Amino acid sequence: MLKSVLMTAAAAMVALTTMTSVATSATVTSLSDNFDSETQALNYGAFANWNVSNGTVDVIGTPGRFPLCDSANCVDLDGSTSNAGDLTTKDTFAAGTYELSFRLAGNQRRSSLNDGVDISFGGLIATLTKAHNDPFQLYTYIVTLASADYLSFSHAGGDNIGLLLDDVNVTAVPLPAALPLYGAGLAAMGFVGWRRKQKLAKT
Ligand SMILES: [Ca+2]
Ligand SMILES: [Ca+2]
Ligand SMILES: [Ca+2]
Repeated sequence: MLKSVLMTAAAAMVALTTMTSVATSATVTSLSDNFDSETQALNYGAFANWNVSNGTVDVIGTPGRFPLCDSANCVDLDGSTSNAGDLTTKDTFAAGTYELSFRLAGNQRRSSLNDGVDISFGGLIATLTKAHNDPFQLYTYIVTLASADYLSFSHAGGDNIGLLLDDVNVTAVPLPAALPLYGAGLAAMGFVGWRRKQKLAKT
């Protein structure tokens, strides 16, 4: 009798510990965020899915504050405290292969601000820079995480005017299906890079 009571108590403690750890640090396998349910504000820090560290970001949008996004809200990755933000998911993604996509635009305000963002997901996967008037462009990556990790966008500098981010999506990809996709993605990225170089050479 005593033994069974002790075992029940032990099981309850294990359940409690598990619940506590889930509440503080969830591990997930997908994310879909268009930021449209956030409140437009400068130096916004109340994201449903993201923490902001090492600086600030702004949530701006149409209609309302700085109508620079092409649909409802987006995130200006350089907030309004002269220190661009790091936007990092609250949850980690479990080890595995993922398709990561997001849309990114130039700052739509001022030229020559050298806007750039590092994207980390199981290590640095890309550093992207854009001219101020570049429209939103869809970026897609296939990423394999060897162990659980966060997704983060870290903007450079701090002139309060940064690249605009919207529509972040992470979906798990079965590995065999990922291989041809990955090849196609690399080829497409190579082609875009080649086109850009050709364009630059002509101007
Ligand atoms: Ca949006
Ligand atoms: Ca800003
Ligand atoms: Ca900037």
